[in-house]
Amino acid sequence: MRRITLMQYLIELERQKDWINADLRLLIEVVSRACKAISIAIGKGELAGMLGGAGSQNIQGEAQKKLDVISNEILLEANEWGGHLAAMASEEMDHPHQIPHRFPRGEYLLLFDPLDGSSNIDVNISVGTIFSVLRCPEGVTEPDDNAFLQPGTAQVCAGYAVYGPSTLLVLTLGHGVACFTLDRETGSFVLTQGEMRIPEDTGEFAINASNMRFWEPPVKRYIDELLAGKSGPRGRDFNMRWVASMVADVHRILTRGGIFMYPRDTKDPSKAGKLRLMYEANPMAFIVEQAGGAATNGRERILGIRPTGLHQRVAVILGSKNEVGRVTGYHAA
Ligand code: AHM
Ligand code: MG
Repeated sequence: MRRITLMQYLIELERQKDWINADLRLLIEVVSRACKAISIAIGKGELAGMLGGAGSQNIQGEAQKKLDVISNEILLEANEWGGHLAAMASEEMDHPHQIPHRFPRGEYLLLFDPLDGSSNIDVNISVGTIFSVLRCPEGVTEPDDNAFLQPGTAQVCAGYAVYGPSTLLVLTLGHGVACFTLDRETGSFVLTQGEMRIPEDTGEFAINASNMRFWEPPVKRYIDELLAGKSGPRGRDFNMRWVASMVADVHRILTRGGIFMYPRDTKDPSKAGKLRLMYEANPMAFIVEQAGGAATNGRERILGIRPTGLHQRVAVILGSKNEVGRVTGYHAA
């Protein structure tokens, strides 16, 4: 069987379709190389002193792990010099990172959650990197927070890497979703699934049930119905999974279907949810929709939300279309 590397895949898209230009191709290659470096750092774990806290906090007051900081640095350094970016924004940094003046500027903005699910690092459970690409607005030379505040529909590309038993890279350019597996011997990402599709129906759900007492009535109703199983209104049993790494939970859903929920709750009324719109919800919603699934905040399509803050949080309900439609319908009822 002919093995197609990520580089070949992108060059073919550039040659045969109008989906990608040389700058966007370089951007994706550089991000994939950074993900490879992060994968290697994670793989070394305790042997290289990679585990544990960094002794610092991010803008959201969350304790940073050493690998949060290292992964952020790897992505920044890899992407600074290529000339493909106008600026970068990260879940781990207060404000956008400007491209140093000694390097050329490009037309794209890159956003990332450098290490998603970082509470799982120290216990050797899958974590990942999530990224999103926007165009820099015309005429903007020093992109500030406002330059990034574009709805998810404006994304030109989104992807994630999962650092699990295999390291995978999942990518969309708005024409379906492809999955690449890192060949650790050759160092290349190899195309292993050209067209990921999420089944419209599912028997599996993912939610952190320890928050149940804080949920809003539509979410409570939905989960109660699933838990009632065969003897309840759904007339069948459902299974539950929760990795607590969004990348791993979303990847499972892309592989075999399911619904993922981190809904709005009353735990901290000042926050609309736990997950971040720009670094987590938008890229994942783009990927999930491109694979035939759906993504809402319970009230509207995630990709349609007009962002008001770089680090804003949002409720997330995504995955198999018919289940996402049902919960969203309960919010409207
Ligand atoms: P992080 O970006 O700080 O790692 O937080 C996001 C993670 C998601 O990957 C995951 O779905 C969620 O937080 C888990 O939250 P909880 O610990 O409340 O179950
Ligand atoms: Mg995260």
